[in-house]
Amino acid sequence: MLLTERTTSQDYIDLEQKYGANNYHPLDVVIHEASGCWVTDVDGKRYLDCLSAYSAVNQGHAHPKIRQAMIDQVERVTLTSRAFRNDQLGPFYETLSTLTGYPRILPMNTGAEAVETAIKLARKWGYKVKGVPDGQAEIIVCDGNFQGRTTTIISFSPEPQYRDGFGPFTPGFKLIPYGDADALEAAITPNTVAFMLEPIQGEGGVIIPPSGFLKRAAEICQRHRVLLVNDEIQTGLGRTGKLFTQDHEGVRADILILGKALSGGFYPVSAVLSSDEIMSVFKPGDHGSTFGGNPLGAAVARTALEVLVEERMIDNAAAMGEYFLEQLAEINSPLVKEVRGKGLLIGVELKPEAGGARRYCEALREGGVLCKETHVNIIRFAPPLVITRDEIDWALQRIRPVLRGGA
Ligand code: IF1
Repeated sequence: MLLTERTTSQDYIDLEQKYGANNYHPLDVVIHEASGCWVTDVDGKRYLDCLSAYSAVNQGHAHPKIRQAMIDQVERVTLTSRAFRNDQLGPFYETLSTLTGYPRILPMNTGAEAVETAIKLARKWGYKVKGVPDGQAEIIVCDGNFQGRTTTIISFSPEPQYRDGFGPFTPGFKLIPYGDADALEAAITPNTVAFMLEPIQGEGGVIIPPSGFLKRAAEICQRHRVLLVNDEIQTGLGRTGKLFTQDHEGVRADILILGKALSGGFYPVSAVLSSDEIMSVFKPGDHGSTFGGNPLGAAVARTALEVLVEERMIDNAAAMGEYFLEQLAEINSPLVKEVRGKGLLIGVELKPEAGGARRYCEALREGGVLCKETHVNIIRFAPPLVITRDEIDWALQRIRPVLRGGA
């Protein structure tokens, strides 16, 4: 098809339908360009983005400094492989380690790859350091988890659709109820090498564990010499109003997993952060990937971290999140069961009689607000961390009538 300025949204949708695998059910908004919190579709209509590509564009779309860093690096070299070294990886490591206080970093690309890396790291530490018999390592995970789509990761998913047709599954995982510290302690055996969780469950429906759970889990893990593995791919890098969600309870996981906004949405960059002792179980050749640690991703990610801090996006997420949450709660709609969240990770749970969140997301799209439903009845609001109070008010003017029954 010849793509011209007369090409309509439907033309693009038809192309996707004609050639694409049917593995998503997206809203029919065809985005042409984006900046900050705003995206523009092929028909020139503007929308306020309240999903942030699932928290991958915390810094706002097309952040000019990250874009410039990408352009500058593209002019030099984009990929060397780890068979050689490059002049961007070390500076990226230094920026990430200095910011987070974690001394050792293993760079990967997607979040799922980083989760897989963390699983391999915890298992190998279990065998080589803790002395768990080979092949017997157990990792405790939580009901309601979503940590990626690889065969091993869906092996511990509680979601039938994420598992259906994809067996056989990887053994060695135990599910406990999310937020239940007693269940965690009861599930630990001498072969337990790690407890892995999301500090707030994003896809699970913005599920916040009881206050103090993470701190208690850390204490239990320490007492039983079990590694605490914290997946902050969605909740990290300012999303909940602190650098990491674990910071709200003063917890430092033994292994921290990052992704998404680590690159500001410009390029897949993920990373596993840990201590010298734990990371030292990996020897040259044990693990890696073609693009992991590439100079383009490293240059982009270093700048994405710099602007997050320099432009005080984390404090803004705390302040704007408090305001957004309070205003949403005040809507007081008969359709709403609960409004919950931390920082700018907010979930509005509708009552079953509301008929599901999708239709409200469709109505919000009509009004110019882009958000996504999760687990049937929950609307997730997660705008970029650069959002202003005026932009939140603009969104609220459109959200109020919809939540009051306008879908
Ligand atoms: C999809 C969900 C969000 C994640 C956490 C690891 C990963 C993710 C906490 C894997 C990825 C993405 C995947 C994307 C939609 C989105 C999502 F709805 F699927 F669950 F954000 F909530 N840990 N989440 O949230 O990272 O490999 O994707 O880079 O698969 O549809 P990834």
